[in-house]
Amino acid sequence: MALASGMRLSARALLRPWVAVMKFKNPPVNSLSLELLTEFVISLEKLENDKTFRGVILSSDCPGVFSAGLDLTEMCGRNPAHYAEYWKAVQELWLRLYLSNLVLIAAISGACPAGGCLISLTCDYRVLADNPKCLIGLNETLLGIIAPFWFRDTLVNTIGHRAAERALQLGLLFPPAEALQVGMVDQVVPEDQVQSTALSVMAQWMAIPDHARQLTKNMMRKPTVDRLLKQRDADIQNFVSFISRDSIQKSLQMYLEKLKQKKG
Ligand code: CO8
Repeated sequence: MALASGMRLSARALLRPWVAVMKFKNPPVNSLSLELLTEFVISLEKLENDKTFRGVILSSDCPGVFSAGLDLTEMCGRNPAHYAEYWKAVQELWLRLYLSNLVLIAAISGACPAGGCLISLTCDYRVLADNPKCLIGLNETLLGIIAPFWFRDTLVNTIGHRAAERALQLGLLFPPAEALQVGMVDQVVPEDQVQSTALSVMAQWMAIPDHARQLTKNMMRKPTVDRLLKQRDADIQNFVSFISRDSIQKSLQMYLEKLKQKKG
């Protein structure tokens, strides 16, 4: 049964009851364009409202990449109104994912930097493929930009303050064994077992009564969400003024150029 089949996201129900799989489908690297973010929020809302579903596995339809993170072309050479609209969409997705009533499991079979990593960190459990190309982390400083406080909070909540401090300052992208050791992911498995592992982990989470699990999740995560809700507009203004700076625009342009040159 197809739940949604947009261009940039596919969501389908599994034969197994209550579980859907959502796959990013924005080639070549599943960058989080405004369109993808919008579609993602709508699909998630549909799943939340459809009481048939209790869990979602997030994965990718693009080989080698889970998601390259925020779409740099949405943050370069645009006007302030666009930056504000884009940032609001990024916030909205994070808010919905982080407090989702559904069990979210990330099945990661490819590179998972920055915004891609953030999405995985909103999940309840992360399974990573044992492949050296599967680097995961918040690498913002490498681009000359700064992970906002709610990216930081999400990481601190996952790996603790000291490890997050080091990872954020150095913009570390962890290979699988290190990602597991630091607690960035919960399990590393051979690439061909990522989906099946995600499914069997899901079965474990499904065994818990929903109301008890949901209230516990809410208790653990709500203070972090409230921090952003309290200053959501200010956070948008901060982003717009930061990203509009000439020096930041220059850094991002150079980074994009470097990505393109890598090919040639
Ligand atoms: N946005 C837009 N385009 C991208 C992005 C991106 N994030 N990443 C890659 N691309 C483009 C490349 O420029 C290239 O374009 P073209 O085909 O025109 O040359 C195309 O996608 C393919 O890229 P690669 O050849 O690099 O693909 P590979 O499969 O070799 O590598 C990787 C895939 C590993 C994902 C690699 O592309 C990569 O490292 N990408 C950059 C990842 C990254 O650093 N993302 C950070 C984004 S910023 C973010 O998410 C949080 C920002 C928080 C904001 C804070 C502000 C205050």
